[in-house]
Amino acid sequence: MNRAIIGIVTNEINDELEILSNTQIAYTPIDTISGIKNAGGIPFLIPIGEKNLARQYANIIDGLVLSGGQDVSPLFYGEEPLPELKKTLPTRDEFEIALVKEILKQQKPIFAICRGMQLLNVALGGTLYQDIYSLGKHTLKHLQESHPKYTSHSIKIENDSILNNILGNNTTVNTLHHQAIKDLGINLKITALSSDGFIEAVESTIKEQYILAVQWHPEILLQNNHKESQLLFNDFVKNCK
Ligand SMILES: [Mn+2]
Repeated sequence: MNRAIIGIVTNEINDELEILSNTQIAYTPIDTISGIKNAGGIPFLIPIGEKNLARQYANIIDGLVLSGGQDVSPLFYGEEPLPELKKTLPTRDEFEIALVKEILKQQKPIFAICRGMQLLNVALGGTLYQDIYSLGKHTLKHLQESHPKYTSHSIKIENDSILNNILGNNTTVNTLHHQAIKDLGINLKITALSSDGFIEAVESTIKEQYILAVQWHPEILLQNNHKESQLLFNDFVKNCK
């Protein structure tokens, strides 16, 4: 049987940790790799690279996972940085935006997690709240302090969505974000909201384009044998032929 090759974008540790003699490290969570393996896919890690290589990477893979990480630099959505902005890695943003555009040109599936959903939205011309806690409105705690293998807040899922087919109308999720989608990118639709009104999932409005993008971290929930989370990986890999 020919298994789908699933590209997973990676992050970098440059100078944050004095481990391995300050060697620079490219990495992605093993939980994501496990989710893809358990769904029958072949994980293929993609290091941050030059944007003119995005097409070749897109040619190799059958689907793309956009993983979590830093804040997206607001320069990519036309804003100056606010004081509440956290660390950014613009080389990563630039490469992933190029990768998303190539993958969409080839109509290959995308599974986007947390920052991945925000990056996807920015790649499609959307914008972000740089910090939801400085909006001067009531919010839930979206940066949970309990271990993220436990769920923390509820979401309401829209009908007629991939997410609804997998999870139904309601579920609870973990939450590790201080940013959220503000204006939606082109050809995206909201498929889940938190009770304080933030966008927790989006998908494509184009029927032929599979996009499953979530604001939470299903891969970390797998640590707690969270069956619903594995179903998300399964559905994504099934759609990457
Ligand atoms: Mn949340």
